[in-house]
Amino acid sequence: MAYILKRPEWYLPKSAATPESVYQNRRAFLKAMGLGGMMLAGTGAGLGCLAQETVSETKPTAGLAAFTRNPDFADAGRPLTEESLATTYNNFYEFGFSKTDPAKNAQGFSLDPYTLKVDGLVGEEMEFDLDAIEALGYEERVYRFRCVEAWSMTVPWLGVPLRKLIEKVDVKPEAKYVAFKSFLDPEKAPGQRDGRYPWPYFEGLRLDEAMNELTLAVTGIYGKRLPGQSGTPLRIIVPWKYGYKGPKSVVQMTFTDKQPGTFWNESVPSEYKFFSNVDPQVSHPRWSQALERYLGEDKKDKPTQWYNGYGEQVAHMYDGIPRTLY
Ligand SMILES: Nc1nc2c(c(=O)[nH]1)N[C@H]1C(S)=C(S)[C@@H](COP(=O)(O)O)O[C@H]1N2
Ligand SMILES: [Mo]
Repeated sequence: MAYILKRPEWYLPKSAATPESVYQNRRAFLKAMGLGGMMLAGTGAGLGCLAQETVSETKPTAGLAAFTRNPDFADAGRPLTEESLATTYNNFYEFGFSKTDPAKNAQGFSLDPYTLKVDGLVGEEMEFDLDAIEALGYEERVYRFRCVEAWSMTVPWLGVPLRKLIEKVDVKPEAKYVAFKSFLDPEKAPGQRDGRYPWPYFEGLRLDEAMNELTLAVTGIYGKRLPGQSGTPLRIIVPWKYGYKGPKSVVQMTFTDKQPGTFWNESVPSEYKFFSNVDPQVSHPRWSQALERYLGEDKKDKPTQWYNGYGEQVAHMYDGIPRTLY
């Protein structure tokens, strides 16, 4: 049975991208106040400051680990997407199928108390809570993000390279892939009551992709913890792949020797392949991928970059693999 992916919505609630310099200046301001990069448990002072200026839809979160922006990923070469846009125009099918549903339906959604379960081909199964993950080295990185529907955004993620987490696990040598599973709770997630989809959401990466320096376990965005619609409390970000390769609200990570299935490949096999690397030359069966639209702009007129511009860091992993398999 095949399902039709909803076509992209070109409607925009309002315009806008925040120039990188504005965000940087805010950071500098917070730093000058002694708040930048130091979000104290229970106060949220720096966050409140930031939130007021950006007309945030999301609440400041207490207990955020200290972080600094990684200088290697401080500038994605284009303006930051406005926070209020990145958190109101979402794909999170668990909470509805239109772009504005998740911000409404995932309000107040949480997976507390949270643990990420790690199992499969490992010497010992493990569980990590957010503190344990963030203690591995919490940092901020600005990445370009490209959805397969041809819209894109530029956001400051807070997280830990997934590699650092995997290095804490006794992964058996036979393991070649990592499979991710999102939460399952149809009572809280109306989309999961729609039986056309193979819930819970699941995704997978080759082990070298999961270990690549760019791959992040993300727990925050715009200087605060992930709000419900953005995949609270933890999502995977793989910036050279289409957005669906990064599952939200992940609860389990399983090491395996076989290529894992994926939610979208199982739903529409002809349209969504395992690798799903961003490639302007490989069209989606229903539209070209040559151009993209920055969230906040009206026109789809920006050239798509191969590997979303991260080829230097990732192209070597795909030597000898035909682009059509992407
Ligand atoms: N669990 C889950 N993860 C998901 C999705 C989803 O529907 N469910 N959508 C994916 C898609 S298609 C995209 S583009 C991004 C969207 O992330 P954003 O809403 O924060 O922009 O999340 C990805 N991860
Ligand atoms: Mo997407």
